[in-house]
Amino acid sequence: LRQREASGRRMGVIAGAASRLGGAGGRILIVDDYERQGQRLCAELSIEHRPVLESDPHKALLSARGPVDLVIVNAAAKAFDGLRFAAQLRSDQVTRNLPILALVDFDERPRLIKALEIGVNDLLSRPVDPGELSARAKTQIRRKRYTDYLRNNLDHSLELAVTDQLTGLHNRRYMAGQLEALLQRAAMGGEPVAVLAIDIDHFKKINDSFGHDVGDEVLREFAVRLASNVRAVDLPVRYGGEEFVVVMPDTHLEDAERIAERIRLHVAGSPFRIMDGQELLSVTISIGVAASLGGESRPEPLLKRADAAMYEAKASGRNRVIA
Ligand code: GH3
Ligand code: MG
Ligand code: MG
Ligand code: MG
Repeated sequence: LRQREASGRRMGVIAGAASRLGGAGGRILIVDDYERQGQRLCAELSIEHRPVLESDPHKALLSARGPVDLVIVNAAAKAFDGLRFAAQLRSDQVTRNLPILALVDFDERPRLIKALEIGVNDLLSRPVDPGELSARAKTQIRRKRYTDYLRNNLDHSLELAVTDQLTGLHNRRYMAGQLEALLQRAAMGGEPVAVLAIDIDHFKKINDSFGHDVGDEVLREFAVRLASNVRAVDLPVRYGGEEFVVVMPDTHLEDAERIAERIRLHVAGSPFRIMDGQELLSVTISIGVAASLGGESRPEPLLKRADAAMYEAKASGRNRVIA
């Protein structure tokens, strides 16, 4: 019984370590041309990880760009400079964040210091002690998985911050920065920046008659039609509610007006399919157009003029473009 308890505890320890490592062990690239040493590292690491041995540094650089969690490089390799290899990993955008363990002889102070200067994450002294190898490898892999997790979350939150979740278009916050930059460029003698202010007509009626979810469907369908009717250089954004803005770089008022008219027709010209395509609903929009004046560098007055033109379009009967 005591034996079973002991082995149960041991299993518990191993299972715990495995789960901290994300279930499976790490993918480890060993770069060494000292065959016996490389193979011994490989054998020891394969108990918990998936090691691959590579003796050619050029091939190793390519492998490192693939799915790898840790690189172990022999800094005292015979046919290539292991520290130069580590430096190359650090200078490549794809591999620069990979953890590197450098195998060094601890009595070789200058090489050891150079390894640290290059930015290897940890050192392993030769001859390698299996327990130390396992512990140092595990620490680096765990740290990498955690920083990968943080990085992915950061990318995701940055994207969330500039994207409208309902339509997938960019949002007002993102537009503000882009418009300001474009206007500053235009104010220094470039082509004007044009802006469309678009508002869906009688949108409240759609919500009131069919419900908020159908209102959302209409917003999504409109966003698709809008995005497919502007040029690749234009920036369509959901400004808020049922109001949208398109920012058009290097565009004169007359050209913007023509594009606005095309968008208006693509909305009014064919009804929206709602409720899983069971119903057809005709939707119209009103659009105000404005373009920056020579030297104008602030977004707010330009947006205000587009908005005022949009209200004029509403007042004069809706489903129209006013510049
Ligand atoms: P007008 O032709 O003058 O623009 O009339 P309107 O009814 O479109 O104007 P109003 O601005 O009064 O109404 C806009 C409505 O849009 C009110 C609001 O409840 C609704 N709305 C705002 N955001 C959303 C949304 O995300 N989803 C849905 N379904 N409705 C929204
Ligand atoms: Mg509105
Ligand atoms: Mg309104
Ligand atoms: Mg409206």
